[in-house]
Amino acid sequence: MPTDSPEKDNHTVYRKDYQPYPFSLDAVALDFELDETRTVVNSTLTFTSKDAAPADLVLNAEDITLDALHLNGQALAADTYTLSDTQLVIPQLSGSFKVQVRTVIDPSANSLFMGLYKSGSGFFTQCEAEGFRRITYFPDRPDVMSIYTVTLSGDKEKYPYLLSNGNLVSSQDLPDGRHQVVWHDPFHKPSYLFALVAGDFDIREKTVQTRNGRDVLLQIYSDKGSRDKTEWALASLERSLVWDEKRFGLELDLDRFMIVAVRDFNMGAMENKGLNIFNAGYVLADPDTATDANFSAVEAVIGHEYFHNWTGNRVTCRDWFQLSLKEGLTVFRDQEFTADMMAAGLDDQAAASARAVKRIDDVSVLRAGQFPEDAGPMAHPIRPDSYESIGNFYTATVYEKGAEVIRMQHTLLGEAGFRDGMDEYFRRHDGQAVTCDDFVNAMEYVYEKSHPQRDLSVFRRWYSQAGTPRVKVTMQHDASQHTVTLTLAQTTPLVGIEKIRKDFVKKPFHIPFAIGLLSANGQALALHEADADTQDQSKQQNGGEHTRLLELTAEQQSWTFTGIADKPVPSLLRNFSAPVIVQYDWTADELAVLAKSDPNPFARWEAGQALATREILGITQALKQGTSAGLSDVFVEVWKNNLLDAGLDAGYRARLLTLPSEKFLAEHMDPIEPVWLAKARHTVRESLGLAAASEWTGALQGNDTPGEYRPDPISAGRRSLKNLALSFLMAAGDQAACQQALQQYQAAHNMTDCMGALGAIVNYHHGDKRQEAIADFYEKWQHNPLVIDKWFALQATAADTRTDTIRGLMAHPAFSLRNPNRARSLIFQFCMNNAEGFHSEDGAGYRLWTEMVLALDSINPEVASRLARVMDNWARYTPASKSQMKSSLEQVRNHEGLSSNVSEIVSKALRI
Ligand code: B3K
Ligand code: ZN
Repeated sequence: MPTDSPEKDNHTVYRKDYQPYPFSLDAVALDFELDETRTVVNSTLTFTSKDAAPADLVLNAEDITLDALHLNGQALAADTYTLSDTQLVIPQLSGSFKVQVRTVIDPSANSLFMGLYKSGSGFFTQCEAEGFRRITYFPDRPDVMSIYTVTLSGDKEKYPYLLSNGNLVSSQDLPDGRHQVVWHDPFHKPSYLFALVAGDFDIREKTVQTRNGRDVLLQIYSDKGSRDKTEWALASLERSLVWDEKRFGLELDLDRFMIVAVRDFNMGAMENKGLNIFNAGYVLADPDTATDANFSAVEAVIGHEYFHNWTGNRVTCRDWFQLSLKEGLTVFRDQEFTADMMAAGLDDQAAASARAVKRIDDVSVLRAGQFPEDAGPMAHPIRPDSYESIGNFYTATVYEKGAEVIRMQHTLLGEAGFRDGMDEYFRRHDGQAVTCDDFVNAMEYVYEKSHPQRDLSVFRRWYSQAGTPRVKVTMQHDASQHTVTLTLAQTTPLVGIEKIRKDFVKKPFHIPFAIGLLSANGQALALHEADADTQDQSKQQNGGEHTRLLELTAEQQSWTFTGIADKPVPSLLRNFSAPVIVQYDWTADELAVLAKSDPNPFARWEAGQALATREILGITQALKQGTSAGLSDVFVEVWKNNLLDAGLDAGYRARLLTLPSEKFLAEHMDPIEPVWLAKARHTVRESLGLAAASEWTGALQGNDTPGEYRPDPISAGRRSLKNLALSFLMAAGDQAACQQALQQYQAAHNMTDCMGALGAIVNYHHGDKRQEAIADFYEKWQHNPLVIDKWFALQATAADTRTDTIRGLMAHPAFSLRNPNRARSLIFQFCMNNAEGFHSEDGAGYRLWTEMVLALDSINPEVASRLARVMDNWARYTPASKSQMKSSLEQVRNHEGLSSNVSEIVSKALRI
């Protein structure tokens, strides 16, 4: 471990400083008198000292005022406690005692959407990570768990529904048109899982039976008038319940489970015990207003939050450094849920391809978001060692890489072993607040039983070291011995804070690395390992004799396979078995063999992406130098081959045929030149549209989905292939496709086709029809905020959109910076997903970013700091862009009154 702490300052919190709370909190009674501007919160906290010796009682606070304070029924004099903006300390308490605190808060003034806030005409809460301290003085840390009883009272007409966690105990009318409801949650929970909702809603509900025959009530609450859009959410919730019982043996523990949709929400959703609060965008879905991607996101997020009920709620985190304990694990669980749903009812081959589609999508997200993070100033291990603002650590690393680390344990233990490990974890820790180490200990206990003499000690480094490992592969074929030797060598650069820590030595990771070998004509070769001893360990369930799992645990290791007469083509890191970057010098012809014939559908996709990456990067250089930039024959041939491979499911084919994203490509460029990259990607799209015009036209015409809309993966796959074909043809200026897009826009009977057509028109149609379509869409959907978010996002990411368009749209009456979804749909989309516009040479994109980060920071720092992250990798751009980005960062850093959220991001970025 490092000996020094270069970032030491007053704001940094360190994992090593963890101390248990000296008191147990036996019971919490909360009483809310709800009022828009003056809500009174009375809380009664019953504590017992853990040790005989007295200790200070420290309660956290933020932006609240103390109205009254009693200890064991006696009012406390002001000189018997200390009060600051962030803490209330009652010194030297011991034994059992009761603290009563009254606070008065103004929910209508809460624009942070943390703590208790107003949205529309209702009240909502968000407490993770440290929002509860904005409601009342409290030990607001996840290892202080308690039993909550909550009394809510408010105006009955305005707020007919008063909801909180757990089970409903009683309700009664009060004088003056008010009513009162009492809730009791029988499970111990930390304050971050507390929730309160008050308002008037539509409800869709269903009673279902758990596997043990218990009736449970599932409810979806949404804005009045939106009940017709909650059918999919309720069905998704029911599927989640069934899946968790079947795959993990985990049952819903409460009598009712509520989901409430809200329009103002900082992120996707929140897993409060028994009362999930969701961004409306992850609840509401009907064919007219939601795309296939929206339907699948609703199902995935409902699954994710529901699965937290065990992984996060029943077993929670000891401290916030352990966040990946619940998030990585729950993302892994939701990924598996989606994969199982996609594969349900399909034959083996179709199921494998469906699962590969999910894996491709997840890996694409990881590479576009987490790989750059892991190479930049915010790089941190999945279990960080320090933070300034915990809100900044809900990152792609903690979530997505965290899920990969869980997935590797699943790969090493196998499905049955992993399930045993999970059972062991719950046996040991149900009802506790624990650490990532506790999780790995449970897995290791099972692993050691089936792998004598081995352990997970090297594997644990995934929790303590950041950075994406590079695995360099070399292959030696011995034609006389008919052997092939694969040598894997790993290196991981020092990243982020590791670079400035003295004596930080990076150690090798335990990398499960799945491989196969193909003959030059694409036949899968059987793998017989020369060293029989290691065979048992490296045989894996998910690939039979044609896939082998190599376990790289040192800097370099070799494996030899026998019976291979001719030089094979290696298929590497099948299924993306570890979050690493593979380096191997395939020829273009070898990549083409893999891209056309690899029996592992993930690796087949990967090979096509590698080929396309070379093509686009080559064309980027050619464009810069002004030389001719034609496509290579082998690349066009692979794309045509895959376009015509009717044996493949359409959704999988759409992934095969999609070009790598600009974000993925940028990771392969030094320095990054986003404008040239975007031009090159467009050129390739245009040229491929032309070169395979008849094949694309076939795909466009052969993938209709007539009849009633269904969001199933087969129909969604057909729509995605059709709309992909449309965009390639339109990029190539195909007139028939252009007509078809206009027609499809008018005739679409679902939002996927509508947006597919509108996207193609907005990006590739240059006549009057483009503006007409944009205006028509607004006219039609102006009353639906989630659809208008799409309208803003589409324009924000259009190829020719620059800051003038964005500023014009900011002046639109429908735009508001105060609603996070709206801010994200326009500003974030432009800054994050319109590289050409954002990085325009004149620096206008960076100036807009500066203004918006500061404007948002004064409203909602958590949302502002997400936007601030856009500049993370500023130092990797060309000198001209770099200096402009740097001065934007400095301008933000020097702004007076900057929040600690944004300050952490920009100062770390500038520390590079
Ligand atoms: N646990 C929440 C995230 C809370 C973020 C707080 N800044 C949602 C989720 O991951 O399920
Ligand atoms: Zn989560």
